Amino acid sequence: MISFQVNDMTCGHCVSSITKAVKALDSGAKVQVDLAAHRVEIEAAGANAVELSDAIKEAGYTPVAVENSAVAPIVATAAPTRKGCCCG
Ligand SMILES: [Cu+2]
Repeated sequence: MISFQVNDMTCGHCVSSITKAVKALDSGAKVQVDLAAHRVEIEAAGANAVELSDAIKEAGYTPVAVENSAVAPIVATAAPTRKGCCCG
């Protein structure tokens, strides 16, 4: 289970945009959204946390990986040993 906090997800339209973006990336994924908490939980079938995060970003939102998921999360803002973006 991969969890994201998406604070700019504010209505049902956002929910469906994000759900669609995730399913477009990973058609077997299960997506659960708690709109009140701005929380998106994804049971991915193939995609990893970074890919899911990118898909949500491409849909126009700002996902923040949530640490307490069962699967060790890859936190995009603080990835330890991977090649990060060029501005580190
Ligand atoms: Cu909306």
